[in-house]
Amino acid sequence: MKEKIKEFVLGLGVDDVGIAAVKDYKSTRSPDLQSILPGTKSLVVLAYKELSNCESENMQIAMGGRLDTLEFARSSNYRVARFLEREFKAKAMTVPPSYPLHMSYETKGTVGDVSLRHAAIAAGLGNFGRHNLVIHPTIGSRVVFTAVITNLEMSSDPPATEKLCTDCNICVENCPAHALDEEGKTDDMRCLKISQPYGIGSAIRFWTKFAEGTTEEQKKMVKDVNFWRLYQAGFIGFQYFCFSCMKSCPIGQS
Ligand code: B12
Repeated sequence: MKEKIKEFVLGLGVDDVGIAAVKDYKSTRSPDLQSILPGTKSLVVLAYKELSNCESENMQIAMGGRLDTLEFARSSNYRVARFLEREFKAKAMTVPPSYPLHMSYETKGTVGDVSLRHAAIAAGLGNFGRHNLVIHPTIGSRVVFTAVITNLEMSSDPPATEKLCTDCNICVENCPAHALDEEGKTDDMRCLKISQPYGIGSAIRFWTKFAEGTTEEQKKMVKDVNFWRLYQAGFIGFQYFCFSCMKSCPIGQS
């Protein structure tokens, strides 16, 4: 069964796929998978190479490349879930690459319902680097994941035991937010401020100032680049303005 699933996934053009038995998925901060799909027994984890767009200083091109990856990832997720249901009469549910996310004041949208990094590690698709991203044995750090959880009983693929991070510290030195200074923990708020600068915080600040401004100040504010970027982020959904830890990592680039 595992081979048939992998053949199907790779046939879609997905870069790699791994399978994890539910007992090997260990994410302490995310909810129990049984609360999402009662009877979950395994996860099929899909790996996609990030496009070279992430290297561009042009943030429209960089984020556009990510949106292309996300669109392909979401459609691959759907096809894999339907394949499991059709071929094996399984129950299957897709895990989104990023949003929607549980939103609350407590978590501030920083905890996924299924942690895809922990899922990828359990499925043998890599291990954590100094940047707290999962490094894939051949793709390197420029990789994103999705998953399909299912009630099919399957064993885990062998773990990637070889340490893939070389501790070169380039990611730490290149992080403009200093979000990686503490080993083993990303400072989410520092990262968010630089990587998603046009989120809810910026919108509140902008519109509060706008509401309190004089007509002259308001006219000036709509000419400001922040207004136009907030407007765009509003309909894109969210927009990354930083890919530094991914793109600066030399692993998999030679
Ligand atoms: C919310 C979120 C964010 C938040 C919060 C990040 C965070 N600290 O978890 C913000 C906005 C800051 C963010 C930033 C980024 N994100 Co993000 N994010 C997510 C999301 C949606 C949920 C993550 C989550 O649940 N975190 C909470 C729990 C799981 O984390 P945790 O248990 O506390 O573990 C943390 C540490 O304890 C540490 N850790 C845990 N165990 C261990 C073990 C060892 C040995 C080590 C060293 C570390 C370590 O790693 C975690 C990072 O802080 C996932 C998608 C998903 N559903 O998983 C993508 C995801 C993690 N993001 C991703 C990416 C690529 C990014 C960015 C590069 C932004 C960008 N331009 O794409 C940066 C990288 C930041 C970084 N270097 O850590 C990818 C990572 C892919 C990969 N190769 O690992 C994911 C998996 C999305 C995807 N579909 O692939 N992200």
